[in-house]
Amino acid sequence: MKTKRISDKVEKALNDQMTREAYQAQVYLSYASWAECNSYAGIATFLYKHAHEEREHMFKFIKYINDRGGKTKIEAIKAPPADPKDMEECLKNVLKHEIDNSAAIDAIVNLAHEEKDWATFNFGQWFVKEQIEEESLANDLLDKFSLASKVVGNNANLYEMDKDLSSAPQGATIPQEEKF
Ligand code: OFO
Repeated sequence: MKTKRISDKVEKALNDQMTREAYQAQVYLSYASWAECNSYAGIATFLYKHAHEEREHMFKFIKYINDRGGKTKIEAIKAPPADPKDMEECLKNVLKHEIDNSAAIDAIVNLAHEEKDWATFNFGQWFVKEQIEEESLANDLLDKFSLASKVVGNNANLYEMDKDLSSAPQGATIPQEEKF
């Protein structure tokens, strides 16, 4: 049994964020499945991989809470939002989820700073950096999409973009890939 080295307030904030990471994974999973059903195979692969990344983030929180002598509480994950009406809405929502997530991470870092909990402050920095990358990735996707959809009546660009994303670098793999 470890000595508890985080306050109850920090423990609660970390637990809430752990559940939020699981929720983020559900959002990506549902969008990935929606994209797959709508024949965007490349974008679906990209989103499936990202769902995995969010679960990896969730595990980082579990490990940190427990390492600091806190207690991880596994709770219900709220349902992801309804399917987007089209790819543009899907990508805009992805960006919004990432921006909201950045705000939640910032709140943890602020709290850690207020409490002079430098271990949590340091732990939070990894996520601050990660969110810069993730927001930038979501912005790039939106830019690619608006460029790709500019030529009216020509789906070739969209097709290329979809192909492109299936091989875009991501930290996580998806189970289908691990099998082969
Ligand atoms: Fe989208 O990143 Fe987790 O935190």
